[in-house]
Amino acid sequence: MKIYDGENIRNVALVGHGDTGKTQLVTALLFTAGMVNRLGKVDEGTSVTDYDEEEIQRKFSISASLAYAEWGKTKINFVDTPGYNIFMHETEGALEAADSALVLIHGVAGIEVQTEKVWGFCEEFSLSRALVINQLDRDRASFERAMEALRNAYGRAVIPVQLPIGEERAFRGLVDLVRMKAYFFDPDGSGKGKEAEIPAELQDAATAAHEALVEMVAEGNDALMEEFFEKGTIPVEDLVPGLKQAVGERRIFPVVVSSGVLNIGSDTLLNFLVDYMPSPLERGEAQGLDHEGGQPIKRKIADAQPVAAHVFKTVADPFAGRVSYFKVISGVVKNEANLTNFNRAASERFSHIGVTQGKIQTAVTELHAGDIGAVAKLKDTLTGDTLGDKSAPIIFPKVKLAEPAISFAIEPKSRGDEDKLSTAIHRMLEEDLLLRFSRDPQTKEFLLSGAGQQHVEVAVSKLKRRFNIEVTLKAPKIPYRETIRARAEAQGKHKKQTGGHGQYGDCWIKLEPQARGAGFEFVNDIFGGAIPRNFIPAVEKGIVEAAARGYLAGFPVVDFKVIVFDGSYHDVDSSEMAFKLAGSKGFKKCMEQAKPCLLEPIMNVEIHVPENYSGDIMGNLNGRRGRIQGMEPQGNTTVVKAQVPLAEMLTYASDLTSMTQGRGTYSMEMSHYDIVPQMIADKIVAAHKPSAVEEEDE
Ligand SMILES: Nc1nc2c(ncn2[C@@H]2O[C@H](COP(=O)(O)OP(=O)(O)OP(=O)(O)O)[C@@H](O)[C@H]2O)c(=O)[nH]1
Ligand SMILES: [Mg+2]
Repeated sequence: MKIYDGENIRNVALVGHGDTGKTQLVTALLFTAGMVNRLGKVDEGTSVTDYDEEEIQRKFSISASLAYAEWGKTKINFVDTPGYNIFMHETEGALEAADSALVLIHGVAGIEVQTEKVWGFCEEFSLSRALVINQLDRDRASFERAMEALRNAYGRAVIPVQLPIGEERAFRGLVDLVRMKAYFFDPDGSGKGKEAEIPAELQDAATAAHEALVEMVAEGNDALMEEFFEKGTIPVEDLVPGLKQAVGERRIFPVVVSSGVLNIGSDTLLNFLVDYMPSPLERGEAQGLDHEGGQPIKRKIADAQPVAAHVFKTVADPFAGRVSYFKVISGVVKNEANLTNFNRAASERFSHIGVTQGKIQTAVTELHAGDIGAVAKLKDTLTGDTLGDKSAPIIFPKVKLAEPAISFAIEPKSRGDEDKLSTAIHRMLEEDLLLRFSRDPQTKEFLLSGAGQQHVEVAVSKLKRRFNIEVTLKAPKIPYRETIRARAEAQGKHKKQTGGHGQYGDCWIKLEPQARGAGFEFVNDIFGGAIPRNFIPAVEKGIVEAAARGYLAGFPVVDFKVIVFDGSYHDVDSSEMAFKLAGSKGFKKCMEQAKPCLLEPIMNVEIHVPENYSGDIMGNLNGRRGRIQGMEPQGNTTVVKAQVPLAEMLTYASDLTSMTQGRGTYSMEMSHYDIVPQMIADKIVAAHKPSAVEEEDE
């Protein structure tokens, strides 16, 4: 494997709504570049990047995967990402590795829910991007319609650099609007275009589109603007660097066309990525923090800098162990290097570094600044960590993920598997940061939480396939929480002074509600040593533990502030344990007066249905305590947006199917927590009363 310098590397993520054809397109590009010897198909389970059993079976991507094409002097690293809403956290995390993105648009469907989501991610990571109008070979695909939707959504900066030749089944090739050449692709799927003159019937459209492109490129560049006014055009040798600069500055979002199944537009797309997408070095510097005070520091992306590598993904392989994927931000990572993990102050040996082509790893001797690699068997390193030269510490920020939206109780099928289950799940949590594993304090059941039902189901299926553990998934649980609505003040006193060594702890505390999402705050307001300093943390611990166990129905109490303001102690009988118990008692007494209530997760729901169903859908949402936020037509479909409590959405998938004869789709994600209406809360509290729990346990 050749060693590549940063200037000859492109790190390109493919992002887009589910089923737009990202995985198929990556496979087509790899085949065209000669990296694999046949044109694999997602539908036949032979794509390069959907190699996991779960992905092959379900025919969609579940996690981000890596691949690379050696194209001329350049290595293009591809990050194929999932487009399905419940796996979007994978996509967001993996964009850390990319310097640019191809945003795929379905030639028939146009802009979809997750298109907007991934566009937001690209903004968040400041990625240059091109739009790919894909699947143009399909019946009812339309370049013009997709273009119009893109213009409406993202403005004039979206501008074609290619035009399709032929429509639907007759889609044959494209016009390159920069060089004004046509390329025809044989139906053999080689992906190699044959250069030709622009067909006569496309001449006018191509000329107009070329002029529009030239003007747009000139607009943000004074020198080119002058040239344009002088000559009325910009010659291709100036247009190419001009366009590259505009793409780099995210002033232009160029549009290209393709079909991943017929492999049309592949070699032109590979050339396009090399010519116009920024190399990692062109991104200049990376913003990090020093590892102590959290002071911002910058690191130039260059070989002649101390080594820094950022881990953006971890895979738990039952055979190879933990595999960490990293991007080299600066310096050169050599095989067998010893690097320091700055997040954990641990030393790690990078034995057998390699690059990844789907499931296949190839060893390399070194990786330069800007490149992406993988290494197995790091001891302490997890996703988000930064490693590097001991003498030059830096920490790059971790991506902040959403909270899981739904929990399921799981139970191993064979009783002896409980320990095995917990070990295996902990390895899976390293790989999937949105998955959570906990134990219900009341029912003692194991809880597995994730972004949605299918997310948890995939995890359960992985447990079986990879770790040979079978579990049963019980009915979903809503992750309710508790909070308070009023201030309260109480004494918590723990005193046992009969015979032998006594116990004495006494505190006065106040509880105050905090804003939703603000969490827990502890304030020590003791003056004059009413409680000795060293016992204060014990009071806090007692309160935190009692809050975790819940007050009304066993759900964690959140968003409140505690102020300890008085108390008393005993020279001999006071201990940490006694003050912990005092804290816990004080908390419970306060809760009696603090107007406790239940909180429930509220979801942002987006539903796409044929327009004649929209009335039924809205009525149905009202019945689910939904709040309609908007309704807009998109072609023949209506998009309904609403906020609905998760508790009302558990059966929505099948209800929507029967309401719309299977023609409606929806997606949802966590929005916020809100107070449960009293009548409903009463029922939940009754169902979770300790006596009810005991019955369940039997
Ligand atoms: N006709 C046609 N079908 C395509 C094309 N590209 C992909 N498909 C089909 O569309 C479906 C989805 O393709 P994928 O490549 O898995 O789509 P994806 O964007 O990776 O989907 P997610 O991984 O779920 O985000 C498969 O059935 C493909 O065969 C294309 O260019 N033309
Ligand atoms: Mg995919």
